Amino acid sequence: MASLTKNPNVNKWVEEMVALTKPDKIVWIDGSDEQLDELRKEALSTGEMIELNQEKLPGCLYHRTKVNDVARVEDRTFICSRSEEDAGPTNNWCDPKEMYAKLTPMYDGVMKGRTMYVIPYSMGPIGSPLAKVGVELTDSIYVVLNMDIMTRVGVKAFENLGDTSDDFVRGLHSKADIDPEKRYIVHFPEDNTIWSINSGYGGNVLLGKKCFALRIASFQGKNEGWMAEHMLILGIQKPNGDIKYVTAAFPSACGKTNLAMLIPPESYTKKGYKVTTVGDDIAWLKQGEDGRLYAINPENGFFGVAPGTNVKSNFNALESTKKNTIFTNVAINNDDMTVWWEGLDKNPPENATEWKGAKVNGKEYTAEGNKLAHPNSRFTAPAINCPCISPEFNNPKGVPISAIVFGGRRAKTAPLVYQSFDWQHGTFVGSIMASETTAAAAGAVGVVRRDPMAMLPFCGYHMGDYWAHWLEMGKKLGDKAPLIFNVNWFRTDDEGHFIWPGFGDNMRVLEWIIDRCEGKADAVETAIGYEPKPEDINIEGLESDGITLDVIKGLLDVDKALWKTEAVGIREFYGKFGAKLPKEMTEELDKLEARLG
Ligand code: GTP
Ligand code: SPV
Ligand code: MN
Repeated sequence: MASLTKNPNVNKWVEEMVALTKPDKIVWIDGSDEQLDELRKEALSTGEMIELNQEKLPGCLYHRTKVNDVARVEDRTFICSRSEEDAGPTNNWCDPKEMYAKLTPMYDGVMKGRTMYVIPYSMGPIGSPLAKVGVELTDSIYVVLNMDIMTRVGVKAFENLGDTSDDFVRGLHSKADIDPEKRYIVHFPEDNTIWSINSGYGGNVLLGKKCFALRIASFQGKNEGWMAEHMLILGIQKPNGDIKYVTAAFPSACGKTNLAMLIPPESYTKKGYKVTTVGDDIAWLKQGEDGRLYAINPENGFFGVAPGTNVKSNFNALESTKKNTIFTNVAINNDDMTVWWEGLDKNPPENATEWKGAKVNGKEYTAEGNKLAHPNSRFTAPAINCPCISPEFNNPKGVPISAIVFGGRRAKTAPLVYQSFDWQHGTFVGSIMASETTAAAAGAVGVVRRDPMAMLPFCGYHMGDYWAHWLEMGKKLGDKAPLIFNVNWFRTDDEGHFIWPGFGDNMRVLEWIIDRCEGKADAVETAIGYEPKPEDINIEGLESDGITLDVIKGLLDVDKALWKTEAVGIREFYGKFGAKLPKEMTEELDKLEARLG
């Protein structure tokens, strides 16, 4: 099939990769409905995709990955910068020459008997000065159909690139044999190149997402003076119509999609508060002409965690999945070919197929403590499906950011909310983030690990340089910089139950945050930052959840002994970064320890 672009850089690279992988056929994805429909039909005929109930879930398809291939694999993810020092101590590194030499034989002839799909895509709205182009080569229709939802796919992406530019990210993906021993997710930042092999799972294979929009883009952002962050973007419309935009960085499966689509409590909606969603996972941020920081969402859909999503916890996410959505590794209700997952409702289907493909009685199966859906099962839903999608979603300029929020899962230590003293201290607050691990990555779940800015698995260069870049951005933004906060929805009581109701009620914390941005709310100074006075968190209507002023006092408590231990852990962590650790970070740590006494 003929190329869709005159761009010689694209065509030369595609020819080289064709010569390497030797597909039987090459299909350029033009983005037309006709072509995508054909691919859906083909995937249904081979069993790669399963058709769901087209009356209840129009346009929705189901896919099951291999049992060994259900999450990102951080231990097999590499940043292959020329110098090891540039990857830094938080990334796996290998010399690019060595890595190319190791992977080239694995790709040699890997697409024999298969079709290569050439997917041109734009990260960011077509025509946005912040958008960037990628081309992904893949032998998976599942990848094509997901990329079509998650990014802006087709000829229009080439319009953005033009006929001569070399500024596009080259992504090569093959399922190969889905062999976990030979699985590699590899980034060559200096070559604008990503090679992924032996996986068919989301974050490992939808190369526009974590691989490009975070790992490669963070490196580009450092060189070009902007930022790529693991952040949701939301708009809070106030009763007077004014909208404030907030970004928030939480580690994987720690509540970004939920916060981005939050429905405020009734007392707020009655007053006229409304939340709109610009993005749920990734933000690209750049200083605008007026000096403020602007954010776009480079994605075009949501690759969201299914378990726990229900009418009450995230109505808007659930609504987003009602049409043209791909479900991966959830359970199927065979009676009517609909989907189910833990936390959807209390009614698991009797006639179910669990995520691995076995037919089971879902009621008995779950009663025995088994899970019908994989904990990291996902939906891929178009952003336009979201009832609260922001009218600014496609704005090429992005939206101006008033506050940046960090947060993680901490059973103790971190309070419900606090504000940093300034940008430099805020960079410190982001750098010391820690969170309990989740099912979004392969490995142990529930272990506390440091995850600076929620970027530990996603920063494409030395984390010390990344912090220096944050400090640099703060200097450029000056007094127009967003204020920086930290939140924790996950403090637990002695029985291990979450104390804070979370979800829609997080609006109560957002209210204090935006009031701080407008200089309208008070704060008290603590050893770790500014905190609200307990009575400044609105708890009207939360009595039935057992939330009293005393509970809020407890949630805001800064336990100095715990924080002193924390500071020791931070110093040890900082030790890893050697000479690349900006002196400002140690300065902030010293100041924290001094304040703790
Ligand atoms: P990724 O897509 O992996 O980056 O995840 P995410 O950060 O978007 O997380 P998501 O919003 O999908 O939430 C993950 C899990 O956290 C779900 O099981 C939610 O039910 C749970 N969760 C989200 N927000 C809250 C909250 O405010 N309180 C509590 N207790 N749980 C929450
Ligand atoms: C995450 O793990 O942060 C995700 C899912 O958003 S994945 O696309 O697999 O990275
Ligand atoms: Mn994520």
